[in-house]
Amino acid sequence: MERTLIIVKPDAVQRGLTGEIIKRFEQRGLRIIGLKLIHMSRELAEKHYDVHRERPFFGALVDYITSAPVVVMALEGTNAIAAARQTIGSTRPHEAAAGSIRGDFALEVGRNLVHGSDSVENGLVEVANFFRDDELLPAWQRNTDPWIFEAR
Ligand code: DAT
Ligand code: MG
Repeated sequence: MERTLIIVKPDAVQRGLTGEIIKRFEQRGLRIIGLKLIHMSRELAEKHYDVHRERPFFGALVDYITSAPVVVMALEGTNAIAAARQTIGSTRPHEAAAGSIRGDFALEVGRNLVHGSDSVENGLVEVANFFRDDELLPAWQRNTDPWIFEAR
């Protein structure tokens, strides 16, 4: 099972899209193993986006993600990274496929509503950056799991 960190960014929370966004990951079949509302510190934001530290938009990115509360979510599932990225859509919302979250609800890269981890390795690291072990329920089973995950 892969793990991905999803962040419902400040613009999405402010626009009342939290439920819509959670719904799309749920209906995809991904299992929620952690969920909370937080106001991200600058320290955590800079750590999360460390790979972008030298980019010209880094300051604006940290300002944006720390500007208001976000909903962070840890999801588990087979192919969770690729599936969640597809559900989210391209980084630049005007290029995102219709039917994706960004393609349906966003126009600009600096207001692109949602984050999803970009690799299996980063999924594990990012979930650990935002959730303590006792905030996660990695072992719980849904009664629907056998209808979503084929036994191998
Ligand atoms: P993604 O969020 O799709 O994983 P990313 O990791 O390349 O995209 O970048 C992280 C965030 O940084 C992205 O969601 C929005 C912002 N960003 C990326 N490229 C940008 C650019 N050229 N101008 C402004 N903001 C940008
Ligand atoms: Mg990224």
